[in-house]
Amino acid sequence: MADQSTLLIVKPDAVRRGLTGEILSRVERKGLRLESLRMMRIDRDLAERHYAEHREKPFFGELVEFITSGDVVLVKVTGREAVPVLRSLMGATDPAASPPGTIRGDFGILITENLVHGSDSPESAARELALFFEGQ
Ligand code: 3AN
Repeated sequence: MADQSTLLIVKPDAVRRGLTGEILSRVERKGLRLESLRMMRIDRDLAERHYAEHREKPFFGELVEFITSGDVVLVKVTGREAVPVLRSLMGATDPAASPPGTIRGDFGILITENLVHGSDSPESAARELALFFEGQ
């Protein structure tokens, strides 16, 4: 079966805490490939487009505020079943409910500062990769 690509964002909390290497290392050791990588500060407009599906949610403001609060590392991750495999490495949305062994389970406790983003479907991955790697 053809390889999949997905978008990983190492969020500002993880970058600030010096966890970028640890997170990328886990992705690589699993067998996924880091195909493209860049560090940037996401601006408000790009953040709102990225999180468009959450626009009506009560936590939307907080979400945009947080993702624009510092540098992030954007990674195009490629490999067999990359979308679900990356999600399984990440753990559940709420780090408090994520089991040890997952990125959020090992390093997080707050739902907003949950360290990483991973596309939730191949369709989202295509949209998000276009937004961050081709839309500049
Ligand atoms: P995931 O990142 O696991 O795909 P989504 O897409 O449901 O989770 O939510 C996007 C982001 O919104 C999450 N990564 C998290 O930072 C934030 N978020 C989700 N639910 C809440 C909530 N109840 N309160 C605050 N922030 C939330």
